[in-house]
Amino acid sequence: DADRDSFSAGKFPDGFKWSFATAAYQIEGSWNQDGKGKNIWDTFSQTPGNVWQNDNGNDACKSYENMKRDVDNMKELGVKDNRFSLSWARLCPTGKCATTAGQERKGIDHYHTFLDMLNEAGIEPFVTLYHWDLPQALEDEYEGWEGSQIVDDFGDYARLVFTEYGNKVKNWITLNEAEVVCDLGYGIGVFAPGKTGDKSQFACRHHTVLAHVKAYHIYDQEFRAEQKGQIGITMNTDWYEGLDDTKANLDAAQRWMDLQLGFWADPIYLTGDYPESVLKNNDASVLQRFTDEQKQKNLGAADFFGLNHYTTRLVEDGNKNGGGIGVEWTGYTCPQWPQAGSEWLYSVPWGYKKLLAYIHQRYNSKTYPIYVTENGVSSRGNGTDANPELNDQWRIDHYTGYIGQMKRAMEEDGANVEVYTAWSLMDNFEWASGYSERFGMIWVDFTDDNRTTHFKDSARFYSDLIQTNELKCSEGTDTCSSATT
Ligand code: GBH
Repeated sequence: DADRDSFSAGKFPDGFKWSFATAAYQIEGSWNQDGKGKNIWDTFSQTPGNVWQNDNGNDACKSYENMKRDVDNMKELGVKDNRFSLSWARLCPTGKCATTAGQERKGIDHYHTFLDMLNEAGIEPFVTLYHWDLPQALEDEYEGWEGSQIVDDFGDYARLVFTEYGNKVKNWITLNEAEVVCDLGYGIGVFAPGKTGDKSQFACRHHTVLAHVKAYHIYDQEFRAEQKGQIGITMNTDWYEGLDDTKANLDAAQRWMDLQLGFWADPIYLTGDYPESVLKNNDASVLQRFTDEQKQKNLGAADFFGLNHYTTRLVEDGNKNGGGIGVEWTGYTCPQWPQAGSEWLYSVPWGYKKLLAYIHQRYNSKTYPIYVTENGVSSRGNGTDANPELNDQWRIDHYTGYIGQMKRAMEEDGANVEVYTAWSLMDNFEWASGYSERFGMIWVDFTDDNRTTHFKDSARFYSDLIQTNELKCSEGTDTCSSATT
């Protein structure tokens, strides 16, 4: 398959943005400092049995107390754009932001300080409101994302955030990967808050759409004219393609794209409503329907298309593995795909090109530019390993392959990609995998109380890309002549 082979190095368009991403719970630590409320990841990871070796984010990279270290590292690498998330429970310890009584000044001021440091360093912020750390009080009160009350509480939180930081932040991301929040947190229960069942999963899914749309309209009506920023949502999807071209397998791949991406993307960017296959496969007792008024509000409720992408699966109709969430399908990987330190992650650059072309065609990336808000690869290790592994040529190869395919999607398929973001700036708490998987371009020594950091080779590679806006082939690898086949 020629599509899977060729590769494109060279210059990116002027103004293309290269960013780095992190998330509050994964890096900050200081879980109970400065009046912060408990969130569902504190609860989940502090409960034995949920996370690899019972790791937790109590300290993580200690970024809350080491903001300057992180900003200095970015400065040294010449970083110009940075995506990070706010901890809702720092700003509003019980999740209720509507009045000052519910707000915590110390938490609010923390991010003012961080934003000022970024500004001084000439780094543009991309700020995520929700990267999975729901205030525990909202989970206790109405089952968190399962409860319809979350929509208004999220709206109040968003309003506070825009009011406080809107003169410093022009790029807002409402939710990070609602699919993961709902399917893993409220469907199969391997992520916080650890609930199971179709009903809770789909109630969560439905409320995330409504919460995003609510925050969008608050920004649009109350803040946009003055603040002149942009707001969108970040969705995650693998590339799903038929194991072969039989209709049954192609349909199965499409059903999966509909469930993982279309569930959010169709209402917001295409039709105002869920994809047909989603409506057909989930009756109204499991998945609530939008009213006509809601559909109108959904459609167009974003300024850009936020995408997190990591890997690819070939899909066969029919469920051979058992389990699965609402879709009859089996996913395959190929033996020649390099596997990362995370079990689910295979490096498949050509799948990224096809996904970008798909998104461009289906959702019109001329109208809704694609912001890639995460892409990256992990090594597997022991979180208490004190010997930094800084020679990560294999990671450079992953990035070179993916970024080269992104370039082709832009040139050959017309995909309008304006931002690319590497996950992650530094090693951090990898959710249920604890510290056993390292996604950073910066090594973090978790055995050291000071959390010393060291640049990996990939950090130098990415730094060069940021400075020159040009993708160069990796020396000594065959990435240029043949990407993963
Ligand atoms: C992103 O999710 C997250 O936004 C980010 O916080 C995270 O650190 C990063 O990727 C790397 O994982 O535990 O076997 O059930 C990417 C999508 C969805 C991939 C959940 C891993 C867990 C599979 N992720 N999935 S499993």
